[in-house]
Amino acid sequence: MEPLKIAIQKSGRLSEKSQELIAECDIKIIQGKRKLVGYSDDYPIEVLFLRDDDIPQYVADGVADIGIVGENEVLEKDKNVEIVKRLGFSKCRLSLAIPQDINYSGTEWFNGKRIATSYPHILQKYLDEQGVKATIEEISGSVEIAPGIGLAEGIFDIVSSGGTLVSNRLKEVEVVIKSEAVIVSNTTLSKEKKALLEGLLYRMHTVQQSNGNKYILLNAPNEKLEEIIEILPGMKSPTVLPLYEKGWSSIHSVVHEKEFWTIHEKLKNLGAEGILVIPIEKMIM
Ligand code: PRT
Ligand code: ZN
Repeated sequence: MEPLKIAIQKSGRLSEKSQELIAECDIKIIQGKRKLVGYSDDYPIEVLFLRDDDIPQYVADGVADIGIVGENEVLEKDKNVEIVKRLGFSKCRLSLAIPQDINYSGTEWFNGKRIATSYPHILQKYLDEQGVKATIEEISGSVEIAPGIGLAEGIFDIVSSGGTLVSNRLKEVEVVIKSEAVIVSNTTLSKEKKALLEGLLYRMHTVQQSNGNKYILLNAPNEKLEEIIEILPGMKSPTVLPLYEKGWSSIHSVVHEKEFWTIHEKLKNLGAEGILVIPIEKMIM
């Protein structure tokens, strides 16, 4: 069978998480000699290690079938690819920023100004929508220093914590897009490759579903069973098993870690004992 070719970032902010995601699907990647291509014995998959900028193009051309890349790159490159899954990591935003000491009135402030960016396509689209006429200075890195060296009055760049802006005496004035890592797919995948993609997405889904969920076991006096079951959310209905000691049962269920501390208090008040909370690797609903 022809493997599903997946492009991921070779090194950078996305690479570790991308590899982790594949590993969580129980797919171990064996790197080839030149470290540009990896393959696996666990799933018909081939991994191409690329620069993130190239991923949308390679997926559109069919060099890779799918790719893991920041949504910002997908929107900037504007190639014929389809977003098939949002991954929830590498979250950031693309924002306009200007020197801190300037009084900002609204997007019209940018009229007649120069804006430095590595994302000219997204920026132009936004300026057109806003009816703003500004000059875009395209630069490939260190965009944040542009106002300081007199190259531009404002910048349009990726912001995450905002620390880079602050240390360059800039302030964020407009959030234009929000981005996260996504899986993009070629739009003309064969039936076989579509099935491989579905299989992969299903594995990711089961891992994601288990995220934050814990398996909970506890012992409870039988006369409190009803009340305890009432406060345990569970997938369907909890498992209740009799204990050797008369009048007591063991209850098994699933709780989200966010709910645990609230529930835990109530359980104790109802007489629950021996509460065990165990991590869950995968959940298939
Ligand atoms: O070498 P290659 O071309 O593959 O990598 P790259 O250098 O182009 O990209 P990389 O690895 O830096 O980022 C990959 C992707 O991570 C981006 O396309 C975004 O989708 C996502 N991402 C998430 C970020 C950030 N957070 C981020 N903070 N990308 C870049 N930054 C930079 C930003 O450019 C700015 O200089 O971090 C600075 C801002 O961070 P804060 O926290 O100070 O606001
Ligand atoms: Zn890049």
